[in-house]
Amino acid sequence: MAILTVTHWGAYEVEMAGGEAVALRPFRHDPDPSPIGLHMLAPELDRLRIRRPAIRKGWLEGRARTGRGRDPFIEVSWEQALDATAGELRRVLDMHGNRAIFGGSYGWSSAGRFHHAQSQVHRFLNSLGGYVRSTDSYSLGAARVLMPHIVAPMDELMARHTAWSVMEQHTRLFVTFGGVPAKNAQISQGGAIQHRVPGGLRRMAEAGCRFVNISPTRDDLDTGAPFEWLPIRPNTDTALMLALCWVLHAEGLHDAAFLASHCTGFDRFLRYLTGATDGQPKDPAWAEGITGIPAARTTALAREMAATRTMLNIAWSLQRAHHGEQPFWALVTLAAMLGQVGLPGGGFGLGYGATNLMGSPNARFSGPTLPQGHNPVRDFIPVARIADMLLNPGGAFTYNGGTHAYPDIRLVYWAGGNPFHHHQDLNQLMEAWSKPDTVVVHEQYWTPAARMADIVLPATTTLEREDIGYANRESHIIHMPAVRRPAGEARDDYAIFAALAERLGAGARFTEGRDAAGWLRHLYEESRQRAAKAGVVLPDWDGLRQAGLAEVAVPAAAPVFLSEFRADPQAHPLPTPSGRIEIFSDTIAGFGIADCPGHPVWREPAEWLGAAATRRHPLHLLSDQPVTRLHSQLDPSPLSAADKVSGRAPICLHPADAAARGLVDGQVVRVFNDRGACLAGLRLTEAVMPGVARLSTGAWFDPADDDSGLERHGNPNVLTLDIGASGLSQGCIAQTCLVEVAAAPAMPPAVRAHELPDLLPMG
Ligand SMILES: Nc1nc2c(c(=O)[nH]1)N[C@H]1C(S)=C(S)[C@@H](COP(=O)(O)OP(=O)(O)OC[C@H]3O[C@@H](n4cnc5c(=O)[nH]c(N)nc54)[C@H](O)[C@@H]3O)O[C@H]1N2
Ligand SMILES: Nc1nc2c(c(=O)[nH]1)N[C@H]1C(S)=C(S)[C@@H](COP(=O)(O)OP(=O)(O)OC[C@H]3O[C@@H](n4cnc5c(=O)[nH]c(N)nc54)[C@H](O)[C@@H]3O)O[C@H]1N2
Ligand SMILES: [Mo]
Repeated sequence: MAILTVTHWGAYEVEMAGGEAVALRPFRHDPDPSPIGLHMLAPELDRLRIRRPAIRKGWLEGRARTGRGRDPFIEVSWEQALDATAGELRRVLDMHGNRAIFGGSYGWSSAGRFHHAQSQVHRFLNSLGGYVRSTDSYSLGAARVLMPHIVAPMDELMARHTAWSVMEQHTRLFVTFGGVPAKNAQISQGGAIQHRVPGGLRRMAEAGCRFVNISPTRDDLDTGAPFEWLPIRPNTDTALMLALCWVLHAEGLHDAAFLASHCTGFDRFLRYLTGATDGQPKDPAWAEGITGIPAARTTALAREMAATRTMLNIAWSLQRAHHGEQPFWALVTLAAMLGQVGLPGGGFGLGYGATNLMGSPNARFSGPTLPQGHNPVRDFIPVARIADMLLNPGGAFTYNGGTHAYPDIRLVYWAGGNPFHHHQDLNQLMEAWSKPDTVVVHEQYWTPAARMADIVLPATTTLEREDIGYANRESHIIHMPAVRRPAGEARDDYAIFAALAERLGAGARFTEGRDAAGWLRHLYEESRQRAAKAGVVLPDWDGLRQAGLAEVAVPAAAPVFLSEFRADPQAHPLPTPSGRIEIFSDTIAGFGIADCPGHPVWREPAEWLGAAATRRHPLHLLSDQPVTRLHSQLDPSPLSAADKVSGRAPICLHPADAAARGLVDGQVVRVFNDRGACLAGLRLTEAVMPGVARLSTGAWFDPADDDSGLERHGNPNVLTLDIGASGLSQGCIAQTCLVEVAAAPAMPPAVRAHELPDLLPMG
């Protein structure tokens, strides 16, 4: 068997020569391999590796808080770096306590179950007595808080979606809000081993299923056959869903029996829907004024949905918006009114296409995971409130019905994430980043997060350490041997934390006496027993190492989402207070949050195309996930570089919008609003509706050295808005953002994102 390695974007076969990896090839059992990983050995990436521990000059000379991202770094020995890091942790712990350390460390880091940077950093900080954590994710901030109140927790729902094969057989109409972007299903957390979305869509279309894509962009769906595209103003889907509900009710097409037996609160929602509570019926004509979708098409679509087996789908991006709870709640309500929830091929899906997970036919069991220990610190933030926390210690925020205070953070510890990729309003984050005394980052590459740190500790990559590859409901569990020598002096995150824990008197607590090899064997054997309970028989650790992989594709017991609940809601209640789908939630209503009442509602987002404010910034900016990368990972690779325009991230505009501004395809443009500005390369396409601009995430943040506030590489997060989705969830709202686009200055500054920082020797 070939030597394998696993990334979030797939498994690859490793060609070796002289004990070192020399080439990567697609995994032979993957029907639709992703090209992203084929470039992981590229010299363009190797050049940007962090080779030695480094400390920012201003910090080393007197812990100056100014100069982050600008000072040169001094390269030091591991002894010096570990002493400095342990000493600073000790100082902060003694003077301010564990509540002054922020260790949320959000980010995707790498695949591989043991060397999972978040688990490592959390376990390490817990061994020292805890840290301030973060909850939820940038991916699903609003949905993770909302869904447990109205159906079930997101993780539960994601792992139980109706299988593609069932939809192929039964679904006759597939209506999706935000497409089924196969570019996104290249990825699954832990490793998309068999890419099934392109094939799943194709087979459904071949079986005669009709697709309707309701999205500002047409190209987020590809079934291999023609489909209907209904362009919709971004962030207005809730209004359309309400209008579809209105038609179903007005024409008596709703399933009153299902609403009575499986749902709660429909009557209260109905008073809002008909306008009894606010004088405004949520009818198709009302929705047309908001969404831009013709009323007659909405009416007809509601009838078509009721007449046949219909699957509704929603992209996660819809809840990454102001009032992002509402489209998810409205979708569930619409599906409940259609009454097909739990029927084969009917009901709803939450992100077919968001990752490779949804629609897998395989059984699930919990794979190997490093235990994170116990965190006695109660302070936390909703993950996307980091800048608010740093800027506003002691300030109050609401979250899921509670009111909490932001802690006073002195030390930020990050391993396996890139806040200068993922956070919104990066100019504000820059300001927030100057508040803590110290920022420690473990990184593999000189990313923006590494450059913004005080102490930078070089970490190994997946290819440089032994690990186990496994993702929920994928087809194989895979042994990942080390296939390269570590770059420079890079060490495993585990080895770094073990050495720090030793210095801080927590060595045994962190390691439990195991080295990395010991942990791999231990974690695998634990998981093997859990797998056996799910009917999956795995070889022992030595057997897996010998074979390289083991198949775990055992069919799931119930390939239809919520089928048990449908069959018997008393025997299989949902984990909601009523045991039913909550169209009205007494719990949420009881929170008394002004911007998230007890049932789905349309609320105008802070920025959108219907607002009076659009004259200065008349384009809605979508910053979706990039085709050629996972977030900012591998941005310097040849694949990512080939997609850029004049070395900058491409911004897609409709030709009419470009013409109105005198702009032409391929030119460098300035994208701006009151929060910031960046340069990007213009790409014209009719796949983006007029009034909308698309600038995918992931170009490494590249602020100009002067104080112009100009970002040179095309990072959309200098433009995005940093407020919470609502007082309920405080989720990230990257998709709520207006901008204007104009020609760039005649001599635009060069991109410098992929240059090394100034590295000076000690002394
Ligand atoms: N505008 C806008 N912004 C967004 C989004 C959007 O839609 N629009 N989407 C958001 C979403 S959904 C997400 S999930 C976030 C993603 O944000 P992140 O997950 O923070 O982004 P990544 O680029 O994946 O960052 C992972 C980092 O970990 C490093 N790394 C990898 N492996 C290891 C390891 O083993 N050890 C260590 N120490 N480091 C490692 C990589 O080099 C990389 O720098 O972005 C969010 N930001
Ligand atoms: N290649 C690749 N794949 C990835 C990732 C990556 O970085 N690269 N990241 C992964 C991660 S962490 C996540 S969370 C998922 C995210 O998965 P999603 O959140 O689903 O991904 P996006 O690409 O942001 O958005 C999907 C589509 O929604 C549309 N859309 C945006 N706003 C609206 C709206 O208001 N209404 C409607 N109807 N449509 C809208 C966009 O045009 C886009 O085509 O992707 C995962 N997959
Ligand atoms: Mo995400």
